[in-house]
Amino acid sequence: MTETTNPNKQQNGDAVMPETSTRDDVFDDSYRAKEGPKPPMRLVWRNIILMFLLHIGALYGLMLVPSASALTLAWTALCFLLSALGITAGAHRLWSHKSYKASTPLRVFLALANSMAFQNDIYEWARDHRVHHKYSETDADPHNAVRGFFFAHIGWLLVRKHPDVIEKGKKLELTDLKADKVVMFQKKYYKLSVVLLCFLVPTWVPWFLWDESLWVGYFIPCLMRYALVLNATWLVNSAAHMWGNRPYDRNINPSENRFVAFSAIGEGFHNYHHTFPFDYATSEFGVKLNITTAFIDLMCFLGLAKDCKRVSRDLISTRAQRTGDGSHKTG
Ligand code: ST9
Ligand code: ZN
Ligand code: ZN
Repeated sequence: MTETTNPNKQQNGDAVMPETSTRDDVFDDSYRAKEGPKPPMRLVWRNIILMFLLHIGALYGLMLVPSASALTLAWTALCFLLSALGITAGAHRLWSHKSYKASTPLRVFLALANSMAFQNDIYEWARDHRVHHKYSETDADPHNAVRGFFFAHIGWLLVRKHPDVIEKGKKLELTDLKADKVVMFQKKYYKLSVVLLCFLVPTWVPWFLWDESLWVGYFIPCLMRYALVLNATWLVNSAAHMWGNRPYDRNINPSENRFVAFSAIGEGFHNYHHTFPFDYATSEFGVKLNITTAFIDLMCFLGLAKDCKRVSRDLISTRAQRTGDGSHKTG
């Protein structure tokens, strides 16, 4: 594990960045919103209709739960976990923040799991996420939480992006993503991989292996699970940018939200994460409420991951004393 204490490296407040981290996930306070009226909101009706239908299908899936077999429900939970890890351990901690290194087999596994989550390909996800960190809560943030809960949660996927998101995003380097063959392969075959892994496999396995009806397979492990993972992810952008303590930096909106940490398998410690974006655990407290950190630790134990970046205890407490809201605890 790499602890970051070297004061000669680039600083984000007190957060000393390891040299191997990307610098494009560090908040840039030089951004200024353009003067004059805001560009009009342009609705994307295709997305509005599809998201509406998905959520109706997911609610119907919820009603079908009592009629599903125990195996189908266990399969649904497994599909939830796999697709969630494709986002948390994959698109987020590995590819957006480079907070640890993963071997090729692990990257292939995470890319497949990522396609199961169907949240845009890894390249697009990581690019948008870096702009989110760099220009957080401004017009250049894709899901700017200043525009309200609904916009940060789902609304941003139902309208055209603010031009500043695209303008600033095009200035990011992203060479690490372009150089990763697994990322580029997933990008190239993204649609096919989503059809197979997000829709066909979750529906087909319960029917083929234990005679569940295709109907139940489609509405529970496929649609309901997909909608649940989406909403758990979106809660990080909405709820965890609004509600909770700010022990590390009281001057930013991202907050420590235990409900979100639980539902997003460890990604709700968002005040910590925006303060120290390169920490592989996205939390001061390691595996506590944090299945993703436990998964990465297991991968390290198996020799499939290495170089996990951590922030030292001293640095955390110095930062908490200087900029925190006073709620910092050490246990
Ligand atoms: C989804 C994503 O749900 C969720 C991400 C959440 C992130 C959460 C982060 C929180 C932390 C991590 C926690 C994880 C917790 C996980 C828990 C799990 C249990 N820079 O996009 P277009 C270019 S997706 C540079 O069409 P519009 C673009 O390349 C759900 N360039 O923009 C293109 O260029 P060119 C499924 C950029 O027209 C051009 O601009 N998907 C950037 O404004 C136009 O791009 C969906 O629902 C950038 N940042 O449309 C919809 N952005 O022309 C998917 C864009 O040269 N998206 N460009 O090719 C869309 O339909 C559209 O993007 C849109 C905007 C309608 C939203
Ligand atoms: Zn992040
Ligand atoms: Zn955030």
